[in-house]
Amino acid sequence: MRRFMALLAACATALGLMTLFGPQATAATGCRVDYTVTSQWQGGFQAGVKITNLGDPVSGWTLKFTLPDAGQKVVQGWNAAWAQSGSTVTAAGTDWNRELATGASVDAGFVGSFTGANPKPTAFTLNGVACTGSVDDTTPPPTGDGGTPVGVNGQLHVCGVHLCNQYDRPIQLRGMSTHGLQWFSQCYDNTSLDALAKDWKADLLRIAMYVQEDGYETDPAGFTSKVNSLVDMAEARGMYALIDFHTLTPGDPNYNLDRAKTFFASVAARNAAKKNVIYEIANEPNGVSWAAIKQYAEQVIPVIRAADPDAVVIVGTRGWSSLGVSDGSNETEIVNNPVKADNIMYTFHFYAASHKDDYRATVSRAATRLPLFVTEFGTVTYTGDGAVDHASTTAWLDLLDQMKISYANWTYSDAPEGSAALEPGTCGGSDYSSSAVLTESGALMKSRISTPDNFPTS
Ligand code: IDC
Repeated sequence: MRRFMALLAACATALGLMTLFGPQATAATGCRVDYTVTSQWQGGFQAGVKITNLGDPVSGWTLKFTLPDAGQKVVQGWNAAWAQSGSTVTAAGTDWNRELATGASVDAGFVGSFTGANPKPTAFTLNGVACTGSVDDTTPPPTGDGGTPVGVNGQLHVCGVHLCNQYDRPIQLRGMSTHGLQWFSQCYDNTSLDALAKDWKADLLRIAMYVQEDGYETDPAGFTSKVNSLVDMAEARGMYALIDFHTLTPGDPNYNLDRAKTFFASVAARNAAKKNVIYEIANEPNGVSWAAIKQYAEQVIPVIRAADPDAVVIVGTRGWSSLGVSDGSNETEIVNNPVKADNIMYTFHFYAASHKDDYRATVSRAATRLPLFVTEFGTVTYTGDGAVDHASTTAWLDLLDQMKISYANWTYSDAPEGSAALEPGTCGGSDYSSSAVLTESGALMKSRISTPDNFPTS
């Protein structure tokens, strides 16, 4: 009896509270799905599925839709866990894109097969709610530079093993590398850089200026001015600009020592007052000792410092900037014999389908002793081509995020190779934003780069 009374009292209290506060507030929901067939061939097709959350932030999501024709099948998907049961397709958020803020998008996609017709899917739902929303494209972008990466972080410097912002707090920059400017300059216009800054929310543009292969050496003045104009375009959008003196063949950077001095004296003087410039003095030294690279660095860095004393400089490492690993060495040769200069970092590059656990082990160890910057990496093999290695890329990016190591992905271009983020034919056009223009690598990279930065401001 007593127990019954207590229960009654509890019910009464609950009822009382309910009348006091009214029914519980329900979460706002809503979503939009942009579905685009990016290519189609005999019996097969590739589709981009851009999912935008128009409701409250979610910490997990499942997209469902119906394939109207019985012959339509999902063969392989990316950027979500894909499954099909009868005509119902399910795509669920994975480790790196499970959380979806209000207004945030995921670019997923799949390769499908079909037998009869290939009609557009129907009945898209996100977490059970029909996706009928439309994005208000007329919302103006944030004004002023307060909200941009450069606006928030200001002039960067190295503190300990980290890249730090104006509040002396470690930050990670995430962005994209251009392809060779001598081949792909049509990929870097106002439209494409708007997409990189606003849709990709990139913090960083790496400007890859090849020295050989029809690059800088053929027209020093022309390439210098091209680099400067890209620095300005990045600055106008609040992005950092990484000026990459893209040496590759020959591998000894000393071969280009005089060119490097001329080039860096010029760009450092011209851009000294800017807060958004970082200098990368040698892309990938190869077939050359650490001692020779260090000697090169100790001649080029003073030239930069004389003109632009406070900018961060990044030094390439042995074995195609593998910290020596690809040459059978490792980071200890640098730890024991560092470049004599302040405010510098060391380059590490990887290609996810070629470089795996042993390279990751080196980076996690080396990052506790040396300031590292991944100025270039690919989701594919070191050739720059082949299939995207999702598992290895994800393992790499999780490691870099965890250690706050900045990175730029090769490449923001429409080159006909697996590493390119944009479908061939995109550059020079008017659409850099829809999921239709993204390759598999591009969709993966955009989903990683466009998540909030949460830069510390005190
Ligand atoms: C590759 C490009 C390819 C171009 C070649 C020319 O992807 O289109 O023909 O350069 O040399 C690097 C280099 C980078 C390479 C890239 C992929 O820094 O220049 O780009 N890579 O091979 N290091 C490892 C891989």
